[in-house]
Amino acid sequence: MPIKHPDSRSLFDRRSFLRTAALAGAGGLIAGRVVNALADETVALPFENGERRLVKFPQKRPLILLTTRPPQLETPFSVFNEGIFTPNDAFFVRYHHAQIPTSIDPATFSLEIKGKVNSPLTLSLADLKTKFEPVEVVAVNQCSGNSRGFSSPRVAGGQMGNGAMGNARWKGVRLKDVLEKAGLAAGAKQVAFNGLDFPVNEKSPDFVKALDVDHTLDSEVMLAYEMNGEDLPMLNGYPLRLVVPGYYGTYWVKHVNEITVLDENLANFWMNPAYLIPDNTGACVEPGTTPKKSKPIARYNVRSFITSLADGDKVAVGKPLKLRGITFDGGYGVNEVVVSTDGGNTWRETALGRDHGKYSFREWTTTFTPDRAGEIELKVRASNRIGQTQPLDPLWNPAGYMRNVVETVRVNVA
Ligand SMILES: Nc1nc2c(c(=O)[nH]1)N[C@H]1C(S)=C(S)[C@@H](COP(=O)(O)O)O[C@H]1N2
Ligand SMILES: [Mo]
Repeated sequence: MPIKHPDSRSLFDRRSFLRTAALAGAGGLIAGRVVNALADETVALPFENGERRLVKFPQKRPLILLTTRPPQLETPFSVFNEGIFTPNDAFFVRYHHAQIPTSIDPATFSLEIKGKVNSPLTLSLADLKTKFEPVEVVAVNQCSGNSRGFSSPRVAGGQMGNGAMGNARWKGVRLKDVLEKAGLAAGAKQVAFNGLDFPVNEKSPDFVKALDVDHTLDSEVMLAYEMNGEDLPMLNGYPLRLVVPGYYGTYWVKHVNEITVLDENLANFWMNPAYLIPDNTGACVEPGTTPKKSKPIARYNVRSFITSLADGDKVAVGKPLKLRGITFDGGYGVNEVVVSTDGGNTWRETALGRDHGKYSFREWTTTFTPDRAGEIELKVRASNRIGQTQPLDPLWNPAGYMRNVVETVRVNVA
């Protein structure tokens, strides 16, 4: 169902931010039902228990609320029809722990690089901005559990629709350049990233993620301090976050202030058992079963969406209709998007829009003229340069990761 934005209001001040948080903490959320005078509007994601409030957080327009503490906010899907870049104030937010920074002094913030390095470093934000070559990349950040709410049978975890993704132009420095300045010592195997947030309960594991050393040296992994030409929003990792083009959001550590080079693989909850996928093509198992062998989640699979129409929209018979949407993959590059206007019986080519780089959303467009009245099923399917495509029926895994089924939109022709 199409989502209407409430009129935007001024940003919450700090007091009302804390008030929202306090409300939830003090039992504002009762058995999933919400009691909150600050609620503007609600939306219904198209699955059972998909009713959500649209709530405004600092530096954000009203977004779909999953949890308040920590803030977990989903982008209303209509935003993806506004353009290829997801505006900072509409970009989704995901955290694991409730102790998140709400104000950071850029003058005193520092990044430490330590562990198996020849010379440990402490860098200020100014050091990063002046002592290293700035680089930019346009890249999609997508949560592993984007679209999890559609899993059938249902699975545990944040019940998100398709809005836990976004595309931005990131500016920062190459991680490689920073690591080279510190000098990797012999035997360096993985690089671990920690940010300023931490668990409320001391016994919960702090959110730390690691990448293989080879991956960190590939020139594409970045420490980013800008997003779409502005400082990162606080909730998206101000003042510095990891950008791992083509890889799921779990690796994109926010507020990163500690980089530790390890001579072994990081063994913590967030590397294993969290974020493991079935070790097979499709990362799937028979619904309801457990994988025999698993591996860490890595690159995005191929996805495509129709953004110009939503389920239940009405279109005119005999009138040319422009269809539009977005596509992306894990960095091989989508080279074909086909659309079906008859429920998948026949498929037509679409035109791809401007290429902002292999990690970006890319627009696709086509025109078709509905020739008779009734309900029709529109479907969209992308494939990439290495021949990966989208399954016609959903694949399933226990964590609800990596959903990439061919999407269907049902519209009424009249
Ligand atoms: N410090 C920190 N970084 C984090 C997380 C977190 O909980 N803490 N969550 C990760 C996950 S699972 C995702 S999907 C992305 C989401 O990025 P966003 O909140 O900017 O959209 O951040 C990643 N980086
Ligand atoms: Mo995520």
